[in-house]
Parts: sequence; structure tokens; C-alpha cells
Amino acid sequence: MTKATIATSPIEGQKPGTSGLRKKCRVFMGAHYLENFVQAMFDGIGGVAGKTLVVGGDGRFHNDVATQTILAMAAANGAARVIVGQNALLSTPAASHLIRLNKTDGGVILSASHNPGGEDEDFGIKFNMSNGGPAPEGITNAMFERTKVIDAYHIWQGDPVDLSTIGTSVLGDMQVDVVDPVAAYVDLMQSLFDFPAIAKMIKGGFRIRFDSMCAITGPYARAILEDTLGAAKDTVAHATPLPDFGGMHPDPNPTWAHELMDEMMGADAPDFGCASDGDGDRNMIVGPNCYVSPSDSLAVIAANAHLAPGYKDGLKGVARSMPTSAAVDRVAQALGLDCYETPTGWKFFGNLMDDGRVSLCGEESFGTGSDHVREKDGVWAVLMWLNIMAATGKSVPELMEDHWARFGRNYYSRHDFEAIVSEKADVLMTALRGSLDGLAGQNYGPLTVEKADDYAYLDPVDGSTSAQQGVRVVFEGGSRFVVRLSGTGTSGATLRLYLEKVETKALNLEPQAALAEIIAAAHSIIGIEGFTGRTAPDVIT
Ligand code: VG1
Ligand code: CO
Repeated sequence: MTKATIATSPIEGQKPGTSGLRKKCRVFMGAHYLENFVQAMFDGIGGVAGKTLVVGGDGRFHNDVATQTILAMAAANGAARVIVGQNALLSTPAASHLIRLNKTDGGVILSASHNPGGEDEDFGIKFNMSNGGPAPEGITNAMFERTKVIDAYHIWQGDPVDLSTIGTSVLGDMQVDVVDPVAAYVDLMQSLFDFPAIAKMIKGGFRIRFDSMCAITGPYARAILEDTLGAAKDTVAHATPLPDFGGMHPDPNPTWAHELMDEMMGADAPDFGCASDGDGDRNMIVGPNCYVSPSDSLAVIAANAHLAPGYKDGLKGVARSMPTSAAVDRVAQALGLDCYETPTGWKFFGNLMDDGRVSLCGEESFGTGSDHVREKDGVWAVLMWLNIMAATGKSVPELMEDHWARFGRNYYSRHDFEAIVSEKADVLMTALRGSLDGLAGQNYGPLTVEKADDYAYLDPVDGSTSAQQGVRVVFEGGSRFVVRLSGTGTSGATLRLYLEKVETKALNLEPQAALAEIIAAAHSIIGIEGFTGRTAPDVIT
């Protein structure tokens, strides 16, 4: 058992994206790849000597091996203590909670989130700060700069730590606490939601289907829904986390959670359906014959959060990512709440929550959460919906109809064009940016462009700026589309086209039909087919 310093050299491309560093698993398994990045991560936060960290991941292939490497490197870099989930498992929101609960200096989360898992699929790693939230851009940039000059890393060489048993051990001079990944999180949920009311609703025959998609939320959802709230024993489907997610693509949207969708659209559907992603921070909400778009879910939660005990005094304010629909803005306006717009990625919400400006945040990409942690939180969103339904006695379709009748409806859809050759996507974006100045006043079918720009963000709390966060084209009357390239993919480029139309009269149209004119205008302005050869998206949400 010795501490070793291993010589290495920089490896290209270790730049964190929207949510940490994500690459193919085999890339992470390459010589020095993970070690280089972990050392750069530790250096980027000013070292870990004397610090306490939380470590855990979503259980995908390589999670166990990578956790041992991180523990060995934390020990050799002088960390005082590491709190790690049993069997190296922690959902992203549970990790965020443990960082805050134990007042640690931060944590390392292993996940490629909604991307598939397995030896030939994706792996990822990110650092969360002492507030429990993802490292801001200033820190991830510092980490990236370190990866370019790294020449050595420190690692403890010895037997792996037993992570299968809850308890305390040591690795060199570092204390290792293996904890139950679920218990503290269940306590937190119980402090926020009206569990007796939800249990009563379930006892009265209310049926739930939660699809964990063979990813991390299985143990959490079972402990809460089945063991605590009394839901039937088969409520949680695909409840055992598997290294390859059982071949499932753990992205909770109508395309990838099609088993749940089929059940909810079929005869004898349960009263409530929900799903979560690989690391448990995303959620999809669906009622019988009633899919709820994530932007609408955020708005419904904003309008009803006060029904949950943890939010009974009302929200401090709300925030959404720029491409998310403005449905929540309408609620904020009606309730007199401040409403913030941020770039894509949860890291931008942290400052607003820490500063007490907002307590509810959301993204169109199936992410909703509050200031109970500093990550989006799939199980939290599910419990919020259950709490709202228990308090109002209304079904999902009834809640949606009431909501649209009161606030109007923002028809919304996202079209993803995946695996585009990166160079082609870059040429497309450059051309689009170059065309923005001439767009105002142009007509596309019945639509007239009002303004077009490339979104830039000024953080009102720390004054930092983030440029080129998505091109947006707004039409007269408020309809709009947004285009940006994904920052979470691991091969080629994914073009995301976000479409939105505000409607106060025709409230029951099919979203793709309601958006048809905007879709046509977007294709004509962007020239997707000309640049990429693609005429139709791969995934529509
Ligand atoms: C996507 C989503 C974004 C989300 C991010 C991380 O990023 O669009 O809203 O915050 O994934 O979510 P991008 O850059 O691919 O559009 V998760 O659940 O993958 O951590
Ligand atoms: Co996720």
C-alpha cells in the first residue's frame, strides 16, 4: 500500500460539456484517461487536501471500477474523508443532497445521464460544488486548462475498498464512509411532501406506474412508492439498476419510454405514469391518454407547488432554460413571481437558488427541480405531481385542461437531428449566425420575423457571461424557434430545434399540427436539408 505519482501527458478533448465530461466508455477505460481528468478536476477546484467529498454514480458499466480509481486518487491527493454510496451507487439528486446534508466540499458524480450504458456505450464524470450543484463554467474551464498541461497524477496503490458493506474504513489516511444511497433522500422527500395524503389516495385505488428504465431510480422509487406510500409491489417497472440498463435507452421521453407510453395510452391505463433517466434527475409525467410536455409540467408545478407542505408559503421565484417554453412565465406573471431565463444546463440555476431568487427551476429536456438540492430531480417531480393530485383530487387530464383554460397554452416540441457530421453542423450554425441580421421583417408563409439573435447570458448574481447559447428567431405574435447544438453527445453532433407557439383559444390541437407553420419556417431559415441532408428529425419530444 503506497502512494504513487504517475507520469502522464495531456490527452486531447477532455472538455466538459453541458453536464460534465462524457465520452464512450472505452475511451474512459483507455490508459490514464480517467486519471488525467480526475487529477485535473481536483486541481481545478484548488486541490482536495483535507477536504471531504461525496462519490457515487448511476451504476452503469465501469461505475464500480472508476469509483475505486477516484477513491485511490482522492486518498493520494490528501482528501480527509469520502462519503460513497453503497456499491458506488447514488442518483444525481441524492448525491447533491448528501453534499449539502454533510456540508462537504463537493462531490464526484459518475454518469452519462440519459445516454445508453455498457462497455460500448457512454460514460461520464462531473464535479459538484459544496452547494451541491454542478461546477460553474469558470471551474470547468479551469479543469479543462489543467488537462492540457497535466504531467503527473497521484494515486494510492493497494487493494480496492469494500463498497458493498455500509460502514467506515480507511484508505491510507483517508476515511471512507459507505452509506445507504437511499435513506437520507427518502427523509428529504418526506419533509417536503404530504405523504399521508398521497398514501390515502393510493389506498383509495389510485394506480401508478413508475418506469425506472433499469437505471438508478429503481431502489429510490421502490422505497418511496411501494415501501412507504403503500403502492402495489409491481408499481416500479425495470427497478433493478443494470450496467447496460438492460439495453434500454434511459431517456424518459415518449420515444425511449415507449413501453410506459403504450400502457398509458392503452385500455385500463393506470391513473398516473412516470419515468426517469439513467442518473435519476429527469422525469416524464403522463396521465391516461395524456402526455404532459416538460415545459407544461414546470408550469403546472409553479401554479400548484403551494399545495405541498415544503412549499406552502409559495415560491421565491422561478427559472427556466431559454429553450424551455414560456408556459411558466405566464404562471409567474399571474402569481407575481420573478421569472429568470438561463442557458441550457442545470449549472446556471445554482447561483439563482443560492441567492434566494428562485425556488423552482426547469428545462424542456424533462428536468424539473427545486432548491431542496442543486440538481434537477426526477423522483421529486413525480412526488410533486402526486401531492398536487392528492390535494386537488384531479386527474392529469383535468389538471392540464384547467391549466390551459386559466393560463393559455404554449404548444411546444423539440426536434433532434442526431449523429450529424460535426463539421457540417458547425458550418450550419456559422451560416445561420451570419444570416441573423437580415431576418427581421422577412415573411415565411403567414409568419413575419420580429427579431433574431444569438442568446447570451449575464448571470445577475456573479456577473459572469456566457455567449453563443442558442440562436433564437421570434415571430410577430410571440411564436419562436431556437436552434443549438447538444453538449452531451459522444459521437458527431446533435442539432436541437425547439419550437413554440402561444395559443389562448384553440387549446386541444395536436402539437405538431399546431406548430406546422413554424416548423416549415425554421427549415427554410436554417436550411437543415441543404447543410445536413436531413429532412426529418430522429427524435421528437
Ligand atoms: C441536454 C439537455 C439539457 C440538460 C442536459 C443534461 O443537454 O438539453 O437541458 O441540462 O442534457 O441533462 P444538451 O447540451 O445535450 O442539449 V442530464 O439528465 O443528461 O444530466
Ligand atoms: Co440525467
